[in-house]
Amino acid sequence: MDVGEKLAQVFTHAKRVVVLTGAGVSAESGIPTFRGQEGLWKTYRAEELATPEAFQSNPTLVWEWYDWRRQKVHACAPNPAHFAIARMEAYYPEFHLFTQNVDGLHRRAGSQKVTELHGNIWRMRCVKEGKVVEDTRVPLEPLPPLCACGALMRPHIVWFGENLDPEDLNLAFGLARQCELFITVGTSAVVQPAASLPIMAKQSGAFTMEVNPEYTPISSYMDLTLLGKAGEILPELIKLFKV
Ligand code: BV8
Repeated sequence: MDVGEKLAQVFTHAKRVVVLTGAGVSAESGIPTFRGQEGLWKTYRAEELATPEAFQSNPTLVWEWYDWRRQKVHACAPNPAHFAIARMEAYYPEFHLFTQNVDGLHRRAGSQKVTELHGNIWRMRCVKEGKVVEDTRVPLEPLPPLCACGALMRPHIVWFGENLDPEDLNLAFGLARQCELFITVGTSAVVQPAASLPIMAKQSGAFTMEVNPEYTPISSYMDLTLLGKAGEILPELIKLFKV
């Protein structure tokens, strides 16, 4: 069976499917990726901003970056890639989506079985009490936002050097090891531990495919890399295989 036949067979008959997304799935919604040409890391020293140390030393600057991103996300809408993934959730008996994105666009497109591995830009938490609140105000004023207790609020986001939620990780590792089809969409696959999930799935026998306009460090491990935009390829796949 060649890889095209294998793809058709697994895409049509798989029961347990996992999708992992990164910033590329939101690119066609107009949200800049992190490491692309016009990427977020270019405009800002983001490697220094998305850290607890940066927040400690200059909470206002970090909040200005997040408020700018919240305003950008607020003006954007899910694209056909998000809707195609929501369609897959309805089709496959056991489906789960893990996203590294914090923009919330998957839920706005209708995805419900979604785990936001790196948090959510619309949530914030008190640095003292740990209480998490949803706050969708744009723009956020005044910056930095304070808790009623008077302490600083921080974005409810996993920064570099911070651990992901162990429950999220256990679920991700477990489903990556059990799935029959693992689809990685729009990630440069450089950030750990998310980037290990596709490899884990491959080592556990899943059919692994990647959708990205460029090759990435995991491409050589994948059964199939479809070079192109998620908003074009995913709708084509669900149409082709009648998902
Ligand atoms: C952890 C939240 C345990 C912020 C993010 C040294 C010290 C400390 C840690 C480390 C270290 N060395 C390594 C580490 C581990 C570190 C890590 O992986 N670093 C990397 C950079 C080497 N990881 C961590 O720190 C994690 N925690 O390991 O805890 C620990 C604890 C202490 C010490 C050590 C270990 C926490 C990681 C989470 C960090 N938070 N974001 C925010 O978003 O504001 S990461 C950030 O990168 C985003 O979440 C983003 O999602 C993620 C990955 O980026 P991508 O989504 O892939 O985006 P990118 O722009 O890179 O790529 C876009 C892709 O899309 C491209 O491939 C492009 O070709 C493609 N594309 C473009 N257009 C399209 C498209 N694809 C499809 N269609 C299109 N149209």
